[in-house]
Amino acid sequence: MIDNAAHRRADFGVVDPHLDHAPDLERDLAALRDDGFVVIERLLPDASVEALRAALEPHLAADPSGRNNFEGYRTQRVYSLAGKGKLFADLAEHPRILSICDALLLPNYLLTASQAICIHPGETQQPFHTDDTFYTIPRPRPPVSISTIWAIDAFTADNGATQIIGGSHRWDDAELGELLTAADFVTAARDERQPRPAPPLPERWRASLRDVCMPAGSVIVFLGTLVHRGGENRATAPRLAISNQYCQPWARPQENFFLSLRGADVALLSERVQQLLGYSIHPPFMGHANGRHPLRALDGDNEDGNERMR
Ligand SMILES: O=C(O)CCC(=O)C(=O)O
Repeated sequence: MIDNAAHRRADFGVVDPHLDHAPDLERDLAALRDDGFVVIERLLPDASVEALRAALEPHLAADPSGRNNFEGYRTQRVYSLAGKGKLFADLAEHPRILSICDALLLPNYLLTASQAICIHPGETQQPFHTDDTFYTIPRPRPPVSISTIWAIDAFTADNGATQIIGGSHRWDDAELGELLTAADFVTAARDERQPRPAPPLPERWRASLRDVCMPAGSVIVFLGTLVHRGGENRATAPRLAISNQYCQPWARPQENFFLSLRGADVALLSERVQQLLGYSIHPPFMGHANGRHPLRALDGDNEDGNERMR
């Protein structure tokens, strides 16, 4: 294993570790409880936003455009972002966000998704969905996941700002109806990758629909049960965002970070981010590898054994 303790500790390139976020927590939690979301404006300084943008450039240059209607044919996504650079890892363990997750999820919660989302001009509205839709526990219910979407570009009503339906986190299954269809996830042939117009908005949703307009460096945090979508980009420039999502430690994460990230790269991350990526135990033994703590596998020590998990 690469033994580099200095790299393992977050040096908070994008956040100020000395900021005390405790006074804001009650406000954040009250908004999440009442509305299903909270917008925290300008949480990142401009320099951090620009550093994140620069770090994303080489990934976006590879043009990872969407393959299906859900990903969006004019939308680029860079997956497993938290493991692809120190700035991205630091963002995933932002203390203000983790203080919210600490309050709403069980200890040992995980990252379930970590991606950049760049919506280009000409993109249509994404299908409405919830981020914990695949956990088929009857609604209304507590969320299984908490989502964040960080604005790297300012979000406007024209450039594809996320759209949310306030209060929809309380809807039951009947009220939610079927938001997504299997067709939204079918990989289209390259010459058929054309944005599709979104179906009309149900009348009863109109009053609660909100464009999440926010300055660059802001973040929307929302419950996995809240209905939302990426907006239509009618502007002339792309809308860049980073979305980290966190889930209960007993839920299967969307992204398989054990395969998408190289162990040597994970070994360089802070312990907190390693835990978020799944290199952790949810007691008594969820997550073990051959009966041992999964971090041992990063050391190349992946032998079977009955030693106590640390
Ligand atoms: O990009 C956005 O504003 C929302 C994207 C989203 O909700 C998703 O892809 O799951």
